[in-house]
Amino acid sequence: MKTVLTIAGSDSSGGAGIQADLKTFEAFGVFGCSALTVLTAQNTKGVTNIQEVPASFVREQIQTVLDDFEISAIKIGMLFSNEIINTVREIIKDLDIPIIFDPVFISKAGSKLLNDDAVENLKTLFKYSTIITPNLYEAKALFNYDKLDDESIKKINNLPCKVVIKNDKVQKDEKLLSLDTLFEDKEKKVFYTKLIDTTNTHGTGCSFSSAITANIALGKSIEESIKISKDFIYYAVKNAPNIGHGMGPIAHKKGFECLTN
Ligand code: PXL
Repeated sequence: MKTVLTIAGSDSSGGAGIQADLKTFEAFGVFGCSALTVLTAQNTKGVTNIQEVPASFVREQIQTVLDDFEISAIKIGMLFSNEIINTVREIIKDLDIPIIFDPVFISKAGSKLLNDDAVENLKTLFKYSTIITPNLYEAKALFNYDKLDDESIKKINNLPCKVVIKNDKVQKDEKLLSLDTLFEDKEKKVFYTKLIDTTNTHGTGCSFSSAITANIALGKSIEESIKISKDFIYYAVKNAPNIGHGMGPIAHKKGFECLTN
């Protein structure tokens, strides 16, 4: 069985973070290991508190898993502090394993998931990443652009990793679409599904990145992994259990038809 590792934070509401990653891995039939970076006290309405895991213990969790399992892909999510970013960098720089890095800043409910002084430091992980998966807001902040014009595309194409920017919205033939854009080998490819009008979107970002991780572990190309993951999220939102009083979680189930593009 293919085995993957997620290095991320815990979401006590079970919809995002490590919990979303493990549910997604299970849906795709890969075995998920986890190294926790922070614990969040959280529900669908927001994060009330964050408890950091000591960096040395983050290192020990990762190292212990790597010592035992053959890991086919690693997903990196919420890192929170410079200390944890530095620790994770020290480990991944010597690995030859595909890395899917979700540079998490802010949750859908608006809670801060990264210290202000750590944003620049996130960029030091790019050269060890196969692909990074920022949402539109994170991409604009990381690459300092307002509109995706020639200049910003050039900046993104010059990064040492592939990039998929998620969570854009476009109007096409009077319909609203959810759009993700992949930058791979100086080419730009777009993926879209219908946009569902709902607040049940908690954890979509984490789950999208972990679905890509699972599919890369299963031997799919980046492009194919993104296409499958986008469909997975569409159905996960459509079949959301509709629980909680804020932004509800999604349903991490496989068994969907492919409809992207
Ligand atoms: O979706 C980003 C994210 C990542 N990690 C944790 C989270 C969230 C959003 O809520 O709670 C632990």
